[in-house]
Amino acid sequence: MPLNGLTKKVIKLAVTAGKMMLKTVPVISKFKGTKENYTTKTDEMIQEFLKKKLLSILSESSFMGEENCEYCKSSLMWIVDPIDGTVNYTHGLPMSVVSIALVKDGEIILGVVHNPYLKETFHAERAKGAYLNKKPIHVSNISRKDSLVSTAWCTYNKKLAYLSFRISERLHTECTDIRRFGTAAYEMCLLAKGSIDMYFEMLLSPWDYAAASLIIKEAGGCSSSLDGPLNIFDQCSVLAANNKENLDYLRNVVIEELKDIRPQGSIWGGQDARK
Ligand code: LIP
Repeated sequence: MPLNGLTKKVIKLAVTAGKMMLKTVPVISKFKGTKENYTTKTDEMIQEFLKKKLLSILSESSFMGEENCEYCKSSLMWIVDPIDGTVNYTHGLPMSVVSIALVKDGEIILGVVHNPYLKETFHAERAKGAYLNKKPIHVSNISRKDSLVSTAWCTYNKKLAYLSFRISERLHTECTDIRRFGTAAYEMCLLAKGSIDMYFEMLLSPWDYAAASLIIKEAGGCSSSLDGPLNIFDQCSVLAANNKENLDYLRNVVIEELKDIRPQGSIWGGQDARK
């Protein structure tokens, strides 16, 4: 099946999942280690819906989702975050997205991120450009000193928050300003459309960044982990920028501010999310 036929089906599923998000009252179903990290019944419902539909589209595929990180070896795998921005969702903040990526032999070939509040659907197929609501998008050409940086502060692991604030202080001083939206996938899509210019977050999982990292790449941007290219199965720190110069700047700031704790497990990458 040509990917574009598949892409249309996946976009339709993401939009349907977004409608489920908006019409369901959030109810927390379980906590995942800290009071800030939880799942809602809507996360679980959307994940089950998407898993059933996506596996039926590609019967030979496997599925990795935030709400049950099962993994089985297959050359084709879906990586899904049913609600990226769960805390925004439970607080009624209109900033949560559905993120769906398709990986073939370890390489992302399709990414779809849908924001139901704004009716925005970002998508990219490998080597075919990036789009917002079917219109081509491209990263900005803004310089470091004029850039907006989106980031986060280790909400799910607050003993590391001080490091994030150190990095944010450097970026706030040396760039224009910081923005925090509470959804990695959407923040990375904002970079792809040229609304923000750099992005950094520690301790992300594949479902947070998989789809959006392809959308950034196809929009002319770049992303990496702290130690090199993003390994799609890693829980790691994710950096992204509108160009290589800004990505290198961002990496240098982060490494300088983290120098007294390196190496530190998944902050640096290399922690396989499939375990
Ligand atoms: C969220 C990320 C966000 C991060 C939050 C959380 P979730 O994903 O997208 O960027 O700061 O801590 O990890 O848990 O809402 O799917």
